[in-house]
Amino acid sequence: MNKIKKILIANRGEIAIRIMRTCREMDIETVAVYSEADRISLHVRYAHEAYYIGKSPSSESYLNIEKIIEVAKNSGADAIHPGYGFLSENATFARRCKEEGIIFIGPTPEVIVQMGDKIMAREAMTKAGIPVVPGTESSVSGEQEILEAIKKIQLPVMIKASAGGGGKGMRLVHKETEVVSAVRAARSEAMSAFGDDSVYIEKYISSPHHIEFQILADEHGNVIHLFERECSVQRRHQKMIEETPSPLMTKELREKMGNSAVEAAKAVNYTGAGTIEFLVDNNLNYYFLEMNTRLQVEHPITERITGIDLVKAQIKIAEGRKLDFSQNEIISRGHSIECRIYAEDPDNNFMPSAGKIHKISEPLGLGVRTDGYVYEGYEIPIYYDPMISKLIIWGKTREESLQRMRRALYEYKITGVKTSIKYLERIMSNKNFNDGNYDTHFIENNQEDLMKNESCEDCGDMVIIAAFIDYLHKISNVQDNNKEFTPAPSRWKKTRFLNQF
Ligand code: MV4
Repeated sequence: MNKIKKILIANRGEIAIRIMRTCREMDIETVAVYSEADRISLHVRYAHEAYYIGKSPSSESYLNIEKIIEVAKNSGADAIHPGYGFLSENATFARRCKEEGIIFIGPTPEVIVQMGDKIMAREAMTKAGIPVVPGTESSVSGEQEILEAIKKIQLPVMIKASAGGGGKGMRLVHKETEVVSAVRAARSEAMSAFGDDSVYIEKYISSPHHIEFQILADEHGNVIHLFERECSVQRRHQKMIEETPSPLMTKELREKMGNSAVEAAKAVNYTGAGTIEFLVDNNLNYYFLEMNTRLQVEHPITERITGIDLVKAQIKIAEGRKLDFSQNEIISRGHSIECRIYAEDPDNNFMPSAGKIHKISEPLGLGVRTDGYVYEGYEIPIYYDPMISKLIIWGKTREESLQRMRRALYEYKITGVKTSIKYLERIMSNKNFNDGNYDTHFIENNQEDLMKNESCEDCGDMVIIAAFIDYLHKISNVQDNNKEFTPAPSRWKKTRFLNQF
């Protein structure tokens, strides 16, 4: 066992702070790194120490492997937590840490390579008896080979880049005449994005659910899963809402998929926290899709229903300790939903909304957690992901979670930049979402309902004026000694306007 005393967090924003919070609870010192644009970011102030690592573009800062290693060594950090994004799934970085005697809080470089290559991942899963989407066993190249493969698999199919993930280098093919151009397009997209143009073919699963299982694996061969997360509410491969349990899930399916997730991790000698992504079709058949070898954005909903701090678990595993819980001690309690709050304008094609946070008032109360990093006067940099925060709700039942999420979104006030809050409110009021009746096509299938925009540009001002008039009435009542102070029910608070501000 190798007690970690100081961790460098090779990330920024909400996840950097999220990781440091757990470090503080474990009496571990924290080292922040920051770019030019992040000089005034909160993660810099929260850490015990902070070091400048380069210009604002991430290629010159948060992706600069050698600079980050140098800071880790100079600051005496014994481990690096990569968070998500940036270097979190970079095998070269994990290897460099190892070479320098720094603990990389994540799986081994070998596993990162294996799971990063989708063909290798499919092969490993097939060998382990995990259901994968029917398709080719290796990469395909010649036209003849491709057409023959498709004859076996049957149209429609998906052409996918082996180095891909998250929707890049992927093409859906319905007709034989589209095959050649789709393969060419997928290849060239993959070449420019990943420098690797190998592709494989999968049967197209129509209207699937995206359901993932959280797993934890220690260095002693113990692997457990922490149930599923339903991640089907996505827009252009960007997740917006996640929930657990999945409304689709049955006890039997959960057990089967959970076992598969554990078997998948065991098959590749996985260590650390990871996620097995599955597609689930309408007949509840499930297929391995990808494995994410990092802590994910949506990890807090799993923490909320299990009570397990996933960052703490990652750190303990990295120290070489055994998992201190077994599968039958992992109990799921209640229901949790996460909404991602982005600085973007849902009424203008989700255009990123740059600018300073003017006022921010975050929801509190029973069952409410926000993981964020912005403060009043903070300007959201244009260089990175526009996510402002995550709102994580817990309720005894799905129904209570939804009610509480609507309440919390109502309380969430941010001015200065446009946010996705009102769009999330519309989803929370959508009939299909409330019925748990949704799959990966939810956003497009409910577009009309979700684009209903009943607010107007001036309504914010109207609410402020109405509130001020209310206030004047109140003080004139109080100041008039002859009158009892009887606050009248507020009519403006009942208007729909308020919900939007
Ligand atoms: C698929 C699929 C249907 N059939 N593969 C999209 C992201 C990438 N990780 C895999 N994706 C898909 N792969 C087969 N064989 C449908 C999708 C897909 C999707 C998956 C998860 C969540 C949202 C999605 C939205 C569109 C397409």
